[in-house]
Amino acid sequence: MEKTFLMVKPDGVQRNLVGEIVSRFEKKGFNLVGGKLMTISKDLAETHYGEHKERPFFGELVDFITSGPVFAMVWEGENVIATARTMMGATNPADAAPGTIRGDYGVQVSMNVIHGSDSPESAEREISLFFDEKELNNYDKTISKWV
Ligand code: 3AN
Repeated sequence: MEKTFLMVKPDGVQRNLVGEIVSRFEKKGFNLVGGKLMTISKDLAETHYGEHKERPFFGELVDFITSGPVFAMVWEGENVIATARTMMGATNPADAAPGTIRGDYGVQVSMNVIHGSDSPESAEREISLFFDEKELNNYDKTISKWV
């Protein structure tokens, strides 16, 4: 089963959107297998956003993502990487369709509420950057096992 890394950025945490965002992925039918509120170090931010090192907004990106706590998550499900990207909406909230997370809650491209892995390779890389294997939970949600 596919896994992806999603992260509510500092603007989303500050604006009390963690619950709303978690709820959207739960209601869609994906499984939360890991989650934690954490403050990202400069080193981790620079590694995570390494592919943007040469971009003019790299410094701003690192400063923003380390400016306050983020809510880091791993979600599992069929086609979760691409479907989560669809649910997030376009990178620039101005272009993101209503009904998507960025379309509903974002205004600026630099503060666009949520990050999500864009490929199986980046999902694997980002999950291992942010989580230890022991922080990921494998469990069965079959109703009969819970009640
Ligand atoms: P996405 O997060 O949709 O995968 P990327 O990977 O192109 O988008 O960009 C990573 C992050 O860099 C974005 N989430 C956004 O916060 C920031 N970013 C992208 N383009 C710009 C820009 N032109 N100015 C400032 N920040 C940007």
